[in-house]
Amino acid sequence: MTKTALITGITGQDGYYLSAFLLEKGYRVVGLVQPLAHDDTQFLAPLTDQLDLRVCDLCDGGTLTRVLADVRPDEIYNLGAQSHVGHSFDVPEMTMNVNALGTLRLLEAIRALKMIEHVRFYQASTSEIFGDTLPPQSETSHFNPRSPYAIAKLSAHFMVKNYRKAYGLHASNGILFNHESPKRGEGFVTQKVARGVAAIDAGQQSIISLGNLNAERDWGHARDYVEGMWAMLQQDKADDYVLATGQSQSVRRLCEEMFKYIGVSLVWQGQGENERGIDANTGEVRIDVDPQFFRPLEVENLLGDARKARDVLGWHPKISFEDMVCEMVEEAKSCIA
Ligand code: NAP
Ligand code: F7E
Repeated sequence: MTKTALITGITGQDGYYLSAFLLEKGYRVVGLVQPLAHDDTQFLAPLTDQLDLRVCDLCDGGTLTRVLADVRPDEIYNLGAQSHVGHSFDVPEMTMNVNALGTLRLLEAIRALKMIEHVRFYQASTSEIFGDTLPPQSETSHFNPRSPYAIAKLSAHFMVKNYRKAYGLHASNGILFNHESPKRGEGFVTQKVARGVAAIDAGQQSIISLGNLNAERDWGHARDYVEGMWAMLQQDKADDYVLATGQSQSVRRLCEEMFKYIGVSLVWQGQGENERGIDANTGEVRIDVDPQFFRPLEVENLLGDARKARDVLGWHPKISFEDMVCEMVEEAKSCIA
């Protein structure tokens, strides 16, 4: 029997990899795209023939309900969000509306349509909910969100738990640590550095300006993480799981790795806003610090403990940080060529 999956946020990075994964498994995949965002579907170009795309905003509960009633999915993956942490300080109300209330609208639509017993629900929760809780962070760590993004996601996280406990909905939170790929949005630091490195290599740019170089993140590859999302919905019992690599790197180290792929070895000089990453061979400044990229509050160190996902789901990441970095820089270079 063909299963139907409904994906919100299908035009995003994870939407792309999850669609490809589910199509490969023989699913019928229905995706929601925002009403004014049709250009974004170009991103899905290699898959669009096989996808059923519906126009719907997570802020529009009526349309969500109608789409759900029509599609009657077996599995729902709620990936749609305003996902940029820094931007959430500029648009906190919109972030709450999409990330927190958008999730609630979906859950209420499921309840109103009496689909509780027939559907399984995945919620894109996030390591950002840990905030400044000391690493390693696991499912039992303290939540201490430090941005409107994280607060909205934590609200959605608890709402999902509540629908699971109150109504018996098969609903799981995937507490995912950072995962990247060539499909990553350009506002995120990995893609910004990958594209900057490719532009420097092509002689089109000379310097990359960044914010906090000390921040440490547990960076994996999105292709691995969407497998974990699916695995959560195949369990008899719904639960919450951390997905992470168990290794963290600083933004500074990310820059060093990415520059290595164009044969540049970086040395660091100065401190704070005056820090510079310099090409050890030529003396040219390749990285500087611009305070406009600092956040009003920062999450300094995220490092996940994914033992529960390994033991229960049999999930473990296969793509290394170095291979992910290589793929991103190679793809950025090929887009320029
Ligand atoms: P992304 O690339 O930013 O994709 C977000 C998606 O949400 C896009 O398709 C976007 O549509 C859609 N969206 C935004 N506002 C919407 C609205 N009002 N109504 C309907 N759709 C809307 O994010 P991602 O990296 O794929 O991440 C997927 C999910 O996982 C997000 O919820 C994110 O917060 C969460 N997450 C990501 C990571 C990570 O490291 N990538 C880690 C933990 C959790 P447009 O394309 O039209 O803007
Ligand atoms: O920042 C620092 C920045 O924007 C990573 C989202 O998918 O993962 C992502 O959130 C770090 C931060 O990702 C720049 O301050 C320095 O410490 O790539 P990012 P994020 O904030 O970790 C989590 C798990 C999610 O859930 C989110 O949806 O890098 N940083 N300089 C910079 N960051 C950016 N964006 N730009 C800079 O110039």
